[in-house]
Amino acid sequence: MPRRGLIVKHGLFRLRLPLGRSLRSPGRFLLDAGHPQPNPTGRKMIMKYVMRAIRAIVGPILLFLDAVFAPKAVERDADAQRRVDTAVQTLKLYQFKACPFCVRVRRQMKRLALPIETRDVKRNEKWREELLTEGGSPKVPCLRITEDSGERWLYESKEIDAYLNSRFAVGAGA
Ligand SMILES: N[C@@H](CCC(=O)N[C@@H](CS)C(=O)NCC(=O)O)C(=O)O
Repeated sequence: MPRRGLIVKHGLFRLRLPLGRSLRSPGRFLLDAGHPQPNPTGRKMIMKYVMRAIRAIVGPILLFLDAVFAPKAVERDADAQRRVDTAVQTLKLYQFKACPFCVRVRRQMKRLALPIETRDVKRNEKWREELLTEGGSPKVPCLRITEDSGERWLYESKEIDAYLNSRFAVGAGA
């Protein structure tokens, strides 16, 4: 099917003005007419592969450093640790191994001695699907919090860290 629009020729240049779209979206029209943009889907694909390549290189280094410089866990008395172990059964961390933001949250878990179940979305299709459809975004890390009022899906590593800290840091009421 031919692409709609007005063709303007000037010397060697040939410009297609997407008039149909311009009526619905004038901003997009200006972009198309003045500065032709690369196909946004193509750009997304390129970014996806660039990110994948960066992760493949940086991931193992990150995991190595995480293992070597593992944070020291807080020590609680046996009763307090048992209460924490019970409390965290309502939490699940959706994540994957080499994600730097997930490493950050896992380190916080280690620091606070929280045995939270982790769900690797790269290894398990069901968890990936759950995260997307129930949480609303495929982004990790995401902490699933089961409360009396229902499920809460907490995104953003900083928010998750702050939440864990507010509940489980020594002196905070778990
Ligand atoms: N600002 C977020 C960044 C999280 C993020 O970018 N996660 C990446 C993995 S390292 C991701 O899930 N990307 C997939 C997507 O955005 O759909 C945080 O701190 O948690």
